Amino acid sequence: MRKFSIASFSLQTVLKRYMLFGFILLALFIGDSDGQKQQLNVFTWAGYVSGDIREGFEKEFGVSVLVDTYASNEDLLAKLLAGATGYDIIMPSDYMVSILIKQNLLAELHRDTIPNFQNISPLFLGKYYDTENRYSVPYTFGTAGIAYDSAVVSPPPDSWAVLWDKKYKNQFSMLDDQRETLGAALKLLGYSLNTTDAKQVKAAKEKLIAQKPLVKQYKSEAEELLIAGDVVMAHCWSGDAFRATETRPTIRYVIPKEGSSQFIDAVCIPKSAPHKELAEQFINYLLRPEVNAKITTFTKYGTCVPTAKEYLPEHLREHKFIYPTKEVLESLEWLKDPGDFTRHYNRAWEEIKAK
Ligand code: N2P
Repeated sequence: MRKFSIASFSLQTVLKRYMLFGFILLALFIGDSDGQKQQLNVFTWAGYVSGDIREGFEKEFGVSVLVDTYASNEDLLAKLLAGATGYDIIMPSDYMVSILIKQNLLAELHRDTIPNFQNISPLFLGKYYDTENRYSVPYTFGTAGIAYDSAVVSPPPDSWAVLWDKKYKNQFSMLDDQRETLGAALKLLGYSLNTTDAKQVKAAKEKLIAQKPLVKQYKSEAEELLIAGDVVMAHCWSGDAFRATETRPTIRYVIPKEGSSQFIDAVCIPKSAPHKELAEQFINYLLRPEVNAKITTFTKYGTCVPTAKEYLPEHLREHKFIYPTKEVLESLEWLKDPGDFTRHYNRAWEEIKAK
């Protein structure tokens, strides 16, 4: 009897130990090494990652997703160069992808973890900024132009010159983005967005300094200003203008006749990312047609996954905000990395902002 009870006691102890060991293993399996849920840190543009995309990934993968935003590619670059190491996912535009590759700041993507890569249209692959897509997959595409409230702004503008019209003093905003905003002035003057002629950059700078007393605000999140009615016109990106029309149906969007910029924003993983594999799983998730459709539904920028269109509401499939006419497309340029000449753009922008 006594013997038996000793035996059963030790059996209980052993079982308890096993259970404890099991719990520890489970905790390690579920969480990071510090016992926390894994957290995917996304650094992106405002209005780019919707709540339903975030929550869908959180639920399915048992992780949390944190989103932080930046206003320009140069802000993103500055953060990374300053040694920010917490980000797992970033969304630089085309030309910035090439700069980040050159700076050795991006991790190579493992295609094995991203089988949905095959869903991307070849139209958006193999571009100049990452010719084999070793570091990037496309997220969305769009243009820069002018959004205006047709109930107030008349006649409808067709030129960048309207942003120098004194009639609209304090009633419009410009992008807080050096390449885009200097780009608008360069285009108005008849130059390329990618000029490497210091005299042309200087002329664009002077144009923007002359414009400054008329500008209400430099802001990349122009949608907010348009919706609030803080401005009646904004230099902005197509999706932001499109989104503003949902609250203010009188908003229109025009790509000025002098031409403008077009972009592909990409998804990349910084070399310093703490959760690279999870980041690749996130990229793979974004490339599912039904998830990718949610990107367009939310951001109002174009999808790079043709099968996503089946999940899009009719009006978003071929909308003119997303798909400019052939003639307009021909007037657009891609921003490119001007190499060492970048310092001229940097200095011009600093001088404009300091005025
Ligand atoms: C979205 C901003 C679009 C990014 N609010 C332009 N590259």
